[in-house]
Amino acid sequence: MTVKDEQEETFRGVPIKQLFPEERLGWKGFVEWEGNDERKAMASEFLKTKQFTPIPEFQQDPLPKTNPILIGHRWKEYHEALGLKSIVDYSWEMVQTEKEDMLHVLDFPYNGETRFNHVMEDKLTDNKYHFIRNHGGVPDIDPEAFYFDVGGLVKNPTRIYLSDLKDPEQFPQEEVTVTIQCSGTRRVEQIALYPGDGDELINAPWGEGAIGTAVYRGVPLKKVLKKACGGVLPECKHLEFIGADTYFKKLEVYNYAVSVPYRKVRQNEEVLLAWEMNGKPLPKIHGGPLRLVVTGYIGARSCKWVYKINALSVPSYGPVQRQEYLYYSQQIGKHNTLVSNGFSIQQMPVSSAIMSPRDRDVIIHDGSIKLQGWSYSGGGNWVERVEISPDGGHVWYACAPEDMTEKHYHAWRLWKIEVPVDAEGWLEFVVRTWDSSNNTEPTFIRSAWNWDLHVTSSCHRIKLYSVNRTRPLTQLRLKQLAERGETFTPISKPLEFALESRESYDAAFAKNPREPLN
Ligand SMILES: Nc1nc2c(c(=O)[nH]1)N[C@H]1C(S)=C(S)[C@@H](COP(=O)(O)O)O[C@H]1N2
Ligand SMILES: [Mo]
Repeated sequence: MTVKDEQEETFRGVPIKQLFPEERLGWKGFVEWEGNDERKAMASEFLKTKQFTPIPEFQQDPLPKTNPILIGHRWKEYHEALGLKSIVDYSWEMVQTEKEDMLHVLDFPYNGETRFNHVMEDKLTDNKYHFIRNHGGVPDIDPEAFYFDVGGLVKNPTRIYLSDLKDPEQFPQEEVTVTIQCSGTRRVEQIALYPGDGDELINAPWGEGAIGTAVYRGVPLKKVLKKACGGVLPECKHLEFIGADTYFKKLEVYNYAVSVPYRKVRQNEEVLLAWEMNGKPLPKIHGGPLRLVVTGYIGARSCKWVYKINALSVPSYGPVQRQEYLYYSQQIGKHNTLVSNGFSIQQMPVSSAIMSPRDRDVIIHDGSIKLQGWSYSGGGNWVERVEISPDGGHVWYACAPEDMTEKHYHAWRLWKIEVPVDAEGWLEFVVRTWDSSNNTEPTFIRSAWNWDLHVTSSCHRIKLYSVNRTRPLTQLRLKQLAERGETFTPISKPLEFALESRESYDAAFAKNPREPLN
């Protein structure tokens, strides 16, 4: 599609901008779709008259080695078609100013993975390195003009301005240390073995860095419902959160919408309306001016730019809640993966990753190898034990408690360990975590593969090539290579010199002949 001047573009004689207006003052990049069924229908009809760039194959073919890795032309074009090109440009501008040093997994909607060294820097992830998962553009909302509406099955539907929410005289505040993990974390391992859903949604090809931890400050939603709305009606079972970003699915148009059960909200600090991240104003790219922070649940429920909250008797009918983030049984094929076959992923299970060394590294060591990584469990469980196996999962060494960051109800623990390693050559290292409910991780990817490519919680496995310097022959080789000015790696490079002389070869076989003597 070539994008014409937005001013000119019309549908049924009406300029696009008039049909799909950014109508609130100080709310750039926000079109209210939810509750505007006519507007939604019109947008969908209009989109169906257009042609869009096909989604590239990104599972069967190797990923490009570029940064950004994937572009998302199609999603840019959807926004541009509806007169929202400025939001596409603004999103990338935000990346340039707030998220420069990331693995840009997808240009638009922007998805950025934390680089592995930054994941391990500190228990709290620096805001500029915290991963980002977007399904649409980043709205540019002036905090002064910001408010949200609470409605549905509450006693008194209310509009609340950010300045009132932040007033401690009106609402009590909490600070909570929370790990947000995208349920797509480590998805690349599932894709590498068995590709899955890639029909419509760009499945951000996440590695181990779609997870981060911060201290969020805000007001418990429970308190807002009680103090500002007089409580919920008895029929209320779920709270729906609607974000100001525009979301597309199969050429239908929405605002991002998800929900959590009311019984979760009742846990006070477990569902927070937050405006502060690590002591700083919540960055716009992380949902500023205001987002939900839902502890122990998949990241998807922590709705950013929340402008509307509805008390409902059933879960939100938003496609993100009902049609995505599902867990299917393995042997239902693509052609039969009905949405009703999947169950909704809410609480995160226990999971972990080895962050260093990296898979396929060559490690020259003196009889032990140092490893580092993260372990996390959702649902209010905390990490109790982290174990490393140097032999594919038979022998396990536990991390010492002093080598793990402190326990939190709703956050990960970073860990390090030094594992004795005698063997040389390729070894498979595995991490396995146990949480406070004695949950642990499935053994292999295949033990828990899911068509939707969510929740890669199986034990993380990496291959390392061990070179043990405490062995005399190894020491000699390293010395010989150094004297010749040659490097040990790559291990596949042929050696320029013979390892054994004719004399030592003959001496060995004099002691242990090649063939029987009679
Ligand atoms: N409005 C809105 N909220 C959203 C999303 C989104 O696309 N739009 N993405 C969700 C997903 S899938 C995740 S994993 C988290 C990521 O939060 P972060 O970008 O602050 O790391 O935000 C969630 N909240
Ligand atoms: Mo996510």
